Amino acid sequence: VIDNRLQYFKPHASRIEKTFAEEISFSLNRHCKFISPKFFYDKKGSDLFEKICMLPEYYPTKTEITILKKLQNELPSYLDKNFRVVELGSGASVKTRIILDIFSQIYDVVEYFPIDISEILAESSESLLKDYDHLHITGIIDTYEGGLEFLKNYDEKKNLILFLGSSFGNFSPVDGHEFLQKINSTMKKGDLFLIGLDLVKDRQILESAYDDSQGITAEFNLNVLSRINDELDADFNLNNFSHHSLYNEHDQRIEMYLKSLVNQSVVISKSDLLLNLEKDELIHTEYSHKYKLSDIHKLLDDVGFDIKHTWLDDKNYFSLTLASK
Ligand code: AVJ
Repeated sequence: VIDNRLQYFKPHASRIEKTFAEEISFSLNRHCKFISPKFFYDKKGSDLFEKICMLPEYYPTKTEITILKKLQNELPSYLDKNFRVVELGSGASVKTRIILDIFSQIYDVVEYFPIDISEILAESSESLLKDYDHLHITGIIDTYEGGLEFLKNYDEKKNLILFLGSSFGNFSPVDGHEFLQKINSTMKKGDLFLIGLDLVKDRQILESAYDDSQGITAEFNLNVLSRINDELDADFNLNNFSHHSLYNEHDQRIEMYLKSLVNQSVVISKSDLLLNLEKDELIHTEYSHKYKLSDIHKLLDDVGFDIKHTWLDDKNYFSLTLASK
């Protein structure tokens, strides 16, 4: 029953990605050492992120869910007969389900195209199909760019493209602009884009969201070193590092680092790298940008989006913006 409602594509339309080993070799072999946040999400890292989403200090997920629930009454007025849901980053999460619930009330058959490189795509797709009888899923196993390329000129059906959770906040402003352009150029007339972005707020609230009292965020950050140990034959000693995060007000972003607690050398065999770290030296692992409403309007305006509406929660912590081409 489920098989004929599920298909996968592995287009790899994006230019061939560098391997994990190559990317790490490059990004740790620079003056400002860096590990891309996309490497957080192995199985363990994805599980830890799920735990973060439930932490009392981590407001984004909970807040976005309350806003999405408000959309239940309002989103249908923007949709006509012929929409599917496309999601950048796969969710079997509450969030995707809220949108699928809205679609289930409008359409007899609901089409969902999750785009994700991670193995979680299959897991979450199967769990969704069990709960939604009229759901058809086309899982696109690729990078966001590859997935968008696949979607371009795919068919006449209109797409509601979801980019939730302030995942966009990981991009630098320049890369973010380019990515929005990519989304915009993928869209045809009538397509819609719904983006969830975290808002600038009190430093204390931001900083405790990224340095929780149970230490789950620290574990999440440090886990990327275990992953490098396992997958690239490296010998990071996790006890020699600590989680370090701060809010950079000028650049409106949380910055996460792994701090070396001692002078040390680490071998990363598969990257052909001997990494020397001084005591207190930082490895940068993540930016999480925060936005003002005016920033969001400018971001979307600059690439030619037409903003339909922005929804906020009562505390103005988080935003959802709907835009068309
Ligand atoms: C998944 C990128 C949206 O930036 O809030 C959570 C990742 N990092 N805690 C975020 C994250 C540390 C999260 N995003």
